[in-house]
This record gives sequence, C-alpha cells and structure tokens, in this order.
Amino acid sequence: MVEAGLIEQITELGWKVTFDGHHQFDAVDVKNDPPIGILKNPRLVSRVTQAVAQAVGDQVRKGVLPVTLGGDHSLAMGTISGSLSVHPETCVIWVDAHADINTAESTGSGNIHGMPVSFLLGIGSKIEEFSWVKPLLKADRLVYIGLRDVDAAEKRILRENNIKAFSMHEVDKYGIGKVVEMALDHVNPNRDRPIHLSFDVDALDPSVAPSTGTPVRGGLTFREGHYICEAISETGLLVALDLMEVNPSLADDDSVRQTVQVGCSLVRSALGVFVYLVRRDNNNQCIIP
Ligand code: 4U7
Ligand code: MN
Ligand code: MN
Ligand code: MN
Repeated sequence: MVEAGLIEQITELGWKVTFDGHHQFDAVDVKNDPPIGILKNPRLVSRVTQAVAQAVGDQVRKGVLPVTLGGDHSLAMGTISGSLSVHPETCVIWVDAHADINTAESTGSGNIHGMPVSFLLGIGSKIEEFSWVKPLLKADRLVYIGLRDVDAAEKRILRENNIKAFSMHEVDKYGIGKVVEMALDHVNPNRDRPIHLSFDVDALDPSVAPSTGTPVRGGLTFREGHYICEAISETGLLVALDLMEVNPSLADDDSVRQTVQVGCSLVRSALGVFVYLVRRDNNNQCIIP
C-alpha cells in the first residue's frame, strides 16, 4: 500500500503525514519460539504487538491519528491497547468476516490472529507471555460488522458476553446505512467517544479483496466497505485506524494489485473529506463540527 502511493494519497487529502517506516522490530529477537499450548509464534507475536501498542499509544497521546497497515490481525491487540491506554473510553468497531475472539482454550487453529479480541477483553485463561495486554476493552464498547465465519465456541463467547454483532445477514436485512447507525448507537450513543476502527480486509467479498489469508464468500461489497469508512470519518471521532490482512504474497499479480488498491481506497475513505472539520479541545478530545 505504501509502494502503491498511499502516503501521497493521504497527503493529497490535506493531512500532514509522517511515515513511521516499515517496522522491522529490530529489538524483537526471538530465536526459539515453540508453541505455548497450541498458540503459534507466541513470543514473536507478543513482542511485536507490545512494540506496536507503544508506538500507537505514543501517537494517540500527541493527538496524531495512527494508521496501522498489517499484517495479521493479532496486531490489533497492540493498536487497540495503544488507543485505550490514552483514551479508556474508546469504542472499537471491528469490521471482519471473523470474530477473532477465540481464547487459548477455544482456538482450534492456534493462530493468534483469531484471538486478539479475547485478550483485549480479558476473557479466557491468562498466558504469562501476554500479561502486558491489559483488559481495558469493555464488552459494550465493541461492535462487529461483516461477520460470516464464526467458530461455535466464539458464538458462545459472543452470547455470554452480550457482544453486539452485525453479521452479513443483518447487512442484507437492514442495509449498510442502518447497520452502521445501529452499530454507532450501540457503542457510541451520544457520539462523544473516540472511535478505533479495526478493518480486516477479509470483511470484503473475496471478489473485491482476494489477496488475504482467510477469504470467506459472501462478504461486503466495495461500496459497503467504503460506506463504513466514510460514515465513521463523518463522525469526526476516529482516533486510530487499522487496515489489516492485506497479504501481497497471496494470489496472482492482478489480485494483489486489486487488493492493495482497495486497501488504499478504504484508508482514504476513513480519513475522508471531513479532515478540515475535525477539531480537538484542550484535552485532545474530538469536537463534533
Ligand atoms: B482473521 C479462525 F478457525 N476462527 O481462530 C481461527 F476459522 O484475523 C479464523 O479474522 C481466524 O483473519 C481468522 O483460526 C483471523 C478459524
Ligand atoms: Mn481479523
Ligand atoms: Mn478475518
Ligand atoms: Mn486472516
């Protein structure tokens, strides 16, 4: 996305952009990383996401809006921890085909990108390696849009914790405009809380965004995906954005180009035309225009 010109495109929208570089995480030196339980690469994931939490928190604290391009969605453990460390009242809009809420006990794959939400909520057994992740996210500050591949154990977790989710079924039933409005009404009824948007590109239909690790049929259209970003931009409350799971090493060149372009376009929509209208008060809170 950076090679495709995303920085220039955002600059063109009127933002002053600082590119933090492609994080290499030189400090992350994990030679031996055997599974913990069945969790894969736990030390590497923990250290990288912890570094991301620090980087994102530092920017949010300065009133800078961090855009994190991933990479697998375990990164959101870091980005959301960063946002919440500065603004504890932040609400999270998680756009994804998947709920990413498996615990260390419930995961069947051991893939940590299917688990970040449970870590942020503090549910499931505690893993020493991830003890830096503070359970700062409240279940009623989280809402999903786009779900269509949720594991049986995840469904139980969602139900038990009363977590609001708008699956593709609701998108079909109510239309995306109503769904976004209902989602915002749930997590942000007075439109006064900061918003962290975590967008997994696999929320989009694979015909729109093919280059991703876990594509699932029946996803959001190009416009539905963009509408979500535009509507959140319009609130003026966005404090951090993740655009995750774009994987240029998967699929053919045309698919990669298409997915990268869609990724850039979603970021532009989230950073929208409303940039000139966003104001912040002395406490660095967004003021709705
Ligand atoms: B992604 C899965 F089992 N639920 O836990 C798992 F279906 O960040 C998929 O949304 C997780 O892409 C997908 O491995 C994680 C699986
Ligand atoms: Mn995801
Ligand atoms: Mn996903
Ligand atoms: Mn994935």
